[in-house]
Amino acid sequence: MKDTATPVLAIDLGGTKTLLGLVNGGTCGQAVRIATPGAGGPSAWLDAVAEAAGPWRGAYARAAIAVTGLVAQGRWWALNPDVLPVPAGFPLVDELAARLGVPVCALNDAQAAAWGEYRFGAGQGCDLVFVTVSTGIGAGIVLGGRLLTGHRGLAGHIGQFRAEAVDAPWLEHLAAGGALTRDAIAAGHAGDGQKLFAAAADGDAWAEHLLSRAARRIAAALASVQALLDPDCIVVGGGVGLAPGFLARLRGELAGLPDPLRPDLREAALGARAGLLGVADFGEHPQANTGETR
Ligand code: BMX
Repeated sequence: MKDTATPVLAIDLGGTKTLLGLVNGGTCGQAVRIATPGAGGPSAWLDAVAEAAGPWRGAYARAAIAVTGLVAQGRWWALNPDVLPVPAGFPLVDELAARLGVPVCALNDAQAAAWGEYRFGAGQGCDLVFVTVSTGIGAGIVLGGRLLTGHRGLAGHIGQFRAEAVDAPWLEHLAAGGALTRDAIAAGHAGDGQKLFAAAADGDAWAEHLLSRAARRIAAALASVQALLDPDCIVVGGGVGLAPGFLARLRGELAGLPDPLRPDLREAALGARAGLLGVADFGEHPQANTGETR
């Protein structure tokens, strides 16, 4: 898989943090992590990317960016502005190319990570759905060796699943990291996800209740995904998804399903770098998305 081509500057821009790395042949050499600026909108976010990549100028000939939000035809939208308030149709590819001076390609973050896990990680060669449980809940689908993005970029956005009614709260609103933080505060326990998991490990009933309720809701969505697409595996990643014990909770919720309906859940093998590796490979080798790599 290694090659000697010029590295790709890969970027994974999320609601709170942004990762950058130089990627070559499925390997990420140098990488840095910065905070996504809380104010200033997309111009500030992309300025911060260009500044962080400054020391690597000349070391890459193209760039590939994975972002939280919908991406289609090089433009960017927020589905959930609470995760990141992206203005509708922001010209992501053109604006980043103008800052970096190289060609740019762009994908949704979960779609990129799905491609990364398919090419280099826990689901190599499989039909897979990658699900990230982080600030929001996103997913990417690889079937028959093709990443499904959808014409409007929507494919895989399981955070939008409405279980009970169209106007009922959707999965992300009920069970993502942002929702857990909100519900912990409402229960009088301010703090971040780490605190919540630590409290659950200590046997605190409030934390156990929140985590098991989120796991139950997410597991139900995964069962629906399995019934809809019948992937070989569902790869779980994201800060909440990879937190100690969360995958075991999901497996426990799904254990009672009969065999063909029960997903094969796997832990993401590439961790936080799945998006970087996926978007770099997807942009560098578009011919890989033909089904022939299966
Ligand atoms: C939201 C949505 C998805 C994203 C998912 C996970 C926005 C801004 N984002 O559902 O596009 O894939 O969150 O994003 O609408 P993360 O930043 O929490 O990893």
